[in-house]
Amino acid sequence: ALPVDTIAEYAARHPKAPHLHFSYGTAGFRTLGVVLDSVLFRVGILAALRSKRLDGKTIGVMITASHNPEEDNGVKLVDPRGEMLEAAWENHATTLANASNEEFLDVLRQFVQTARIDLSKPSRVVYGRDTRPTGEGLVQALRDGLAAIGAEGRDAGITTTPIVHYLVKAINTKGTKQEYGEDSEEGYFEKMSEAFRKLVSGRARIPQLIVDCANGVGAPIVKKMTEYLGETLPIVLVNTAIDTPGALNHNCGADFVKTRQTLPPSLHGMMKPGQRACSFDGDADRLMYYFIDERGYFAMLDGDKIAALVAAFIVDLARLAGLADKVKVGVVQTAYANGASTKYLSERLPVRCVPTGVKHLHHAAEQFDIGVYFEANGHGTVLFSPSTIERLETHEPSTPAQSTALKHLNNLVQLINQTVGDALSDMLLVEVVLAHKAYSAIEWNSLYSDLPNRLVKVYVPNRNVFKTEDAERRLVSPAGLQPKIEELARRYDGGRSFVRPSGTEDVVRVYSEAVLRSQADELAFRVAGLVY
Ligand code: 16G
Ligand code: ZN
Repeated sequence: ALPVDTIAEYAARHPKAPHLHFSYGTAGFRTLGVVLDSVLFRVGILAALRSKRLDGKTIGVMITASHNPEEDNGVKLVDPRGEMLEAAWENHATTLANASNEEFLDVLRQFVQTARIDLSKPSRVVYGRDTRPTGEGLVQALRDGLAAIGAEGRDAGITTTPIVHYLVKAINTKGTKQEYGEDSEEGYFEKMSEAFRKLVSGRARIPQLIVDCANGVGAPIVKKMTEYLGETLPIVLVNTAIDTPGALNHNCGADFVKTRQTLPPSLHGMMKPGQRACSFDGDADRLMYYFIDERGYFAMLDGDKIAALVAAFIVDLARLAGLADKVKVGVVQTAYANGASTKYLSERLPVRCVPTGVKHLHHAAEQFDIGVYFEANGHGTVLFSPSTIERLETHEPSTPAQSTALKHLNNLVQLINQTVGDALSDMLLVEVVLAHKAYSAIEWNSLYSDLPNRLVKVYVPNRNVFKTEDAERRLVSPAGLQPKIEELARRYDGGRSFVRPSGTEDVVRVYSEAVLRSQADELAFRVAGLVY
């Protein structure tokens, strides 16, 4: 039975404020850090119950608000294979978080019954947090939730979101044939750095890379990684002020670069023409590359450019390994992918478009033998299906060239964090491809030229009236709006525009692209005018 007295005792220390409503969305619970205490306590209990429901498998909890301002915080759960929480439980999380203090025990009891949770099972939870000042108190609330129900907790400390995902998968595969890696931060660094060293050995010296850590948890984590990488990858860290109040994600980081399409001011004067730099976001699961060209212009290498670079490389390797018709490589994008990237990729391999949000991309990528997925915002990874991993391990190459390509593919399986987008793993992956292709940032950028594009936020009275189909590329409601958008888009050379309600903010987003900058801007504002 539920230890109701103990739970009640602990719950009294983490009361929910009556006027607050919480919702587990695409990014978990996310709001001002100071109002999340009761949520973390209840999430502790929920994570333990999820573990019991899954026969004592370890569940992950990450406390972060990613690229949001420093005063925000949030929490999301990680399922046993390192993936995001199953959708049905997102609703359970919302229900539990919103129960009043008086109802809480009843709602909990009810839930245990309907979800058929065997309370006698063990429960294990591994948790981490980013560098936000509210994190420490929220971890304490989470621990109280775990203690209240007698769960076994493991503290991963201040770490990145992708490391928590890695740990969950490593813990749950320990001792099995599919062992993912040593279940520790050192295990993560060792696995990745070893694969990286093998992949770049014998290549030309890699030129210096500047890494903007967004004044977040990427700073200590990349720093540790540089100790494992040694000379193989010369890195200069910037924006590492994790203890400076207000610095997190402020005028820096992957989201700043993507949305402003400009250099973080702190990098001005640092970069030589053509030198590569990249930005992480606040929890190190997004990555943006960029450089300053000879004329002094800023050029951005976003998630689409990373997908193009990486997918073409993997297709080549599969062909060189003699596996062209045995291993099907595909790419998954969203409607935000630049039209030029979709064109470039479609000419080389199958490309699928899915609705925004990591879970949709991840799921679609699992349908390929090797699925490359990236959101334009820099979140993405590469998934190798279990049968492909086995094939790569057992395939008998017939020439030395095939053998080399196969070895590279097997090392990529080790290098890439396949649980979720991981800025550090993705950065090493990009560096490997650049080293193999002997590409500079300029050559990488010239794979294709981005169509100028524009993203506009529109505040509307009710964003719920906006409903989409065809992977968010078309509006079905409000009725009559879609033909008008198309009619406008047709007037511009290369014009494309779509409208979708945000999943994270109370706004509608308008995206447009066209061959000319001025036309992309004009199209966006005219479509915004239709929406408003
Ligand atoms: C969330 C998603 C991200 C998506 C963004 C879109 C996850 C873990 N994160 O941050 O993938 O790009 O939402 O936000 O799924 P929007 O709906 O406000 O445009
Ligand atoms: Zn993030």
